[in-house]
This record gives sequence, structure tokens and C-alpha cells, in this order.
Amino acid sequence: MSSPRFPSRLVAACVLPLAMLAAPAAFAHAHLKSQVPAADSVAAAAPKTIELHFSEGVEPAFTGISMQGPGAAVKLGKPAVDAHDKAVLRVPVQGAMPAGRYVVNWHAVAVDGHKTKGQYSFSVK
Ligand SMILES: [Cu+2]
Repeated sequence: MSSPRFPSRLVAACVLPLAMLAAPAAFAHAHLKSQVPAADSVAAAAPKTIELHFSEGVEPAFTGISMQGPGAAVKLGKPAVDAHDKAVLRVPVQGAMPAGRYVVNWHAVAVDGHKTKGQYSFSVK
């Protein structure tokens, strides 16, 4: 019992699940959700570590930050992801951070290979 509509139904049945499978990948980019010190916050003291919380796991070899202070770029150590949560990246601060405003430029490569980048700032009292 075959109807002429059968082929188009078959196509719809195949395309729909594929579209639904493809949708989550579009949201798998690593977006910056929060950070420590928080964006636009005023830290009471110079942080020892800059911590970034992404929406997805990131590749530490291709994810990192640069930080510009009031005078110069701040020297930073090697970024590392949390042992239990690949979405958390920590970057040790090695240079001095005198009082002032700091701009952080971050770039990330998610575990799915997609690249994202952004910028935020905070201040040290
Ligand atoms: Cu992605």
C-alpha cells in the first residue's frame, strides 16, 4: 500500500531529527558566563588568579587571556582548565597589579572546535 505522499513524509522524517541534532551544536560555542573578579567589579586586592567560567568545555591549549592594566600588560602564567570541569579556566597572575582598571581580552576554543572571543574589565582598589 503505497501513496504518492510517502516519499515526502520519508524526507520530513529524516530531515527533522537531523535539524534537531544540528541545533545543539550551534549553541555549543564557549560563551563566557561569569568570571572572577567579576566584570565591572572593584576588587579589594589584586587577584592571584583570573578565573573564567564558560558555557562549554574549552581546550586550554587554545584558550587564554591577555590583560591590560593602567600602565602595561600584566604578566600571566599558563592557563589551565579545572580537573573536574573543563568549562572553568584559571590563569595565574604573575605580574604586579597596582590599583586601577584592567581590561581582559579572552579567546576560547570550545571542545567542539568553535572559536569565541570577548572583552570585559574590572578594577583593583
Ligand atoms: Cu560551537
